[in-house]
Amino acid sequence: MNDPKRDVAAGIPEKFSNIRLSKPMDYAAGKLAVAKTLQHGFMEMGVVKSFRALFSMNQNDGFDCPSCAWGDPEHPSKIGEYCENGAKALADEATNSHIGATFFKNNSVEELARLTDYELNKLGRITEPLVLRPGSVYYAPISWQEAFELMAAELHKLPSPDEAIFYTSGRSSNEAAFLYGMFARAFGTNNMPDCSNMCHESSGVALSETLGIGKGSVKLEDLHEAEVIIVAGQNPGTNHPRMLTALEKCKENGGHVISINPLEESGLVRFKNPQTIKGMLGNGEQIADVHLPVRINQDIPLLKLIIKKLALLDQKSEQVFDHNFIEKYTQGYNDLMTDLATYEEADLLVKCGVEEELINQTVGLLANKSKIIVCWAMGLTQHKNGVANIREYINLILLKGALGKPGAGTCPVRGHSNVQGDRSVGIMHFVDKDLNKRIAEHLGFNAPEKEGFDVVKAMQAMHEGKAKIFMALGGNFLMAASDTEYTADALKRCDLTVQVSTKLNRSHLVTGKTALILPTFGRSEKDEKAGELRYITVENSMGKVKKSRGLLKPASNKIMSEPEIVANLAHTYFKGNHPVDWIAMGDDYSLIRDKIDKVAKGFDSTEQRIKNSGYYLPNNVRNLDFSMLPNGKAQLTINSLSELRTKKDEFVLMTIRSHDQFNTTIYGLDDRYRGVYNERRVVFMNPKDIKKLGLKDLEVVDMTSHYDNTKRTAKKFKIVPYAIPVGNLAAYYPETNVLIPYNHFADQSHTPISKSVIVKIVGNRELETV
Ligand SMILES: Nc1nc2c(c(=O)[nH]1)N[C@H]1C(S)=C(S)[C@@H](COP(=O)(O)OP(=O)(O)OC[C@H]3O[C@@H](n4cnc5c(=O)[nH]c(N)nc54)[C@H](O)[C@@H]3O)O[C@H]1N2
Ligand SMILES: Nc1nc2c(c(=O)[nH]1)N[C@H]1C(S)=C(S)[C@@H](COP(=O)(O)OP(=O)(O)OC[C@H]3O[C@@H](n4cnc5c(=O)[nH]c(N)nc54)[C@H](O)[C@@H]3O)O[C@H]1N2
Ligand SMILES: [Mo]
Repeated sequence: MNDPKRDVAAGIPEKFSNIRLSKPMDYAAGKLAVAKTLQHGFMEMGVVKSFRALFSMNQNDGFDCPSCAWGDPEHPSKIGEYCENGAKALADEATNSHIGATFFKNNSVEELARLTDYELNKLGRITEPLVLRPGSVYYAPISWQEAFELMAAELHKLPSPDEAIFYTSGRSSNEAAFLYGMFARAFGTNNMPDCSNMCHESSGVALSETLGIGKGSVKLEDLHEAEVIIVAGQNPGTNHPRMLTALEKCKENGGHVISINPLEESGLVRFKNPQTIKGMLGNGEQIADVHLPVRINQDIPLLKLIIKKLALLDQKSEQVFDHNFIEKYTQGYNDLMTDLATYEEADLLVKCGVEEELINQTVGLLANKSKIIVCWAMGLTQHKNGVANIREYINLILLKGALGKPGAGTCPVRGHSNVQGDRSVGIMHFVDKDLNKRIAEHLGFNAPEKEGFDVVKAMQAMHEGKAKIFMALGGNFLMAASDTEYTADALKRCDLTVQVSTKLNRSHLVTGKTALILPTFGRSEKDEKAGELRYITVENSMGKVKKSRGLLKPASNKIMSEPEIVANLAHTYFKGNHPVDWIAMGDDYSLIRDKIDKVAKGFDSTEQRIKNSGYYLPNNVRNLDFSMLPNGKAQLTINSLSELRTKKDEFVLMTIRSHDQFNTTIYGLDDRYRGVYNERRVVFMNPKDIKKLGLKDLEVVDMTSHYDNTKRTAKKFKIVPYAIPVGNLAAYYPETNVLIPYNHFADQSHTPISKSVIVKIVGNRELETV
């Protein structure tokens, strides 16, 4: 049993700050964004360091932005190739605030758990390895060697390798992720849950099934050339701000943008590009030509209606669907059309909740265009029917023949800066037989053949006592996974939990019997070995592999690079007796890259090909090669409507990001574009619903969810009136994860239902003044 003193609350303290509301902004970026960029940079890093780092970020010889995975142009802008939120991510990692042994001696885990996630993150970079021993409430320093020996001893104690879990968050480099994935396999398990299980797994599944590759097909330049870009379930102004530059170029070239989203997000209204005079001094560029405010999780009826209307036009003129393409490259057209005929237009219209006039405009924009790109993110993936959502959008792309040519294709916009690369080099819970063959051939050991745990299975295994060691290469598993209390219990039942991390978060405070913190470098920092400056590689959202080399002085001389941490763990575990020379690889990353070329699919001559701006991995969709699919064809699919049903007093809640956070890392308390300042504990509600419930603006309420006879409660949120469909709510993650049941997730992909949680609003008048 755990020491009761360490049985700290899992959730975030429910404190309010002084909220201020204003009108949502009708543009993104502009002068204010530049000011915010500099403000965050200067406050955390000082002026000189800020400018040095910002001018190196995303340059060909610099480091890759640690924020999102959006691609870089072939020739990055010399005045700076970054956005406000990339700059915040940099300032957050390169902060001058540091915490080490003395800090932890004076602050117990209990005391630290009383801080909010925002306050925890503000404490700064962790500067030395630390251990929390059984029964103690204080982290104490530990030497690196002792830490590796402790981990090796615990791993040896397990009756089965399948009792260990190796989680990865998408910030790791290809090199670190490759070594980590290979160590897990050499140790004997495929238990490699990954942040992508909670993120784009639905995209990976849908794309693999229909197009034969789990990644998108477009390159950055394709967006510039597209005739129509659909942005569905994604908020680029906040989460992928540099994408707005690409949308702007599309518009300048005469293209059109369609936004499909329950919210009209500022970045899709208008963009004031800070790199241009028009953007800084003028009105900027209008982005979306049409905005379709779809009800949450009703994309399928909307798409069916759009496709039905296009089919009707197609019957009148030959131009609308690309019949040559359909005939040559796809399978399932007749079945799809037969199925579509069974739906009533009026019913689809009611379900999606969008005005017909807007749908007709959309159909008008799409009808005679074929260079179409669909971009999407979490608004499509994090539903029970996440995979089906994406398949339905792929139907539209296939019917229009919008693949395998410039300006057309699929664009799942990835989250973490290297989440795609981590998967490409072998972070996966499922078994890839070809990969295993290459591992045997080039690394000299046999990888396990049994499927491992993804995120939801890992939570359950720990909860049920079937897994006893949890190691995380980055991330914040506790706050990122659904059902915070359940996940906390799961972690607390482990014998050992290990966090390789840069900054403190709640996963360091709710731990197994023994816990380790292994501090590592951020992207922006110099990784030197024997006087040699090392670099790593990453893969962006468009499948391009590129090198990244930091330039700042590391936060401390006691931190270790991720590849070296993994190499040392492996070496200590195998006591030097293993076909892989782990230490040599941890020292010299070019040896890792050489093995990646041999073992991971598509990588080739990486060391030479990343010398300049990098290289694209092969992508069958770009060549219209569907030979790996049934009958060698891309698959049109039949997807049923969402089964989501709410009762009279229930709402559908989507848990989304504010403008001032990176996932569970909270940079600040403002959501400028949505007009909310100095508070995160808010719930956005349609004014009609506020009136119907007899609530007042800013009134304090609780939210409850009721799945499988279990009531879950998220306490104390202030009601914010907002333009959101009636019956729908939005609130920020991770504060709302307590509401999301661990055992409700997307079919096939197992992604938690973070964007369609059914909740009730519980009035709380006595809390009004809190
Ligand atoms: N600054 C910053 N950048 C980030 C991140 C961050 O936290 N901060 N996170 C990174 C990561 S890991 C990821 S995965 C991405 C996430 O990027 P996004 O997916 O843009 O992030 P969310 O805030 O989850 O936004 C989801 C969007 O989908 C909409 N939506 C919700 N439900 C539906 C629906 O049913 N249908 C449709 N059509 N739309 C819907 C919401 O209104 C919202 O605009 O961003 C990455 N980049
Ligand atoms: N309700 C709800 N839940 C969600 C989502 C949602 O939209 N709604 N989104 C989901 C998505 S899309 C994702 S991707 C997951 C995110 O899940 P995670 O990837 O697990 O979470 P992050 O918040 O990105 O992890 C932040 C931590 O990573 C560490 N870190 C930062 N940089 C580095 C580095 O360079 N190296 C190492 N080793 N550590 C580093 C820091 O300690 C920091 O505290 O959350 C998921 N959870
Ligand atoms: Mo993500």
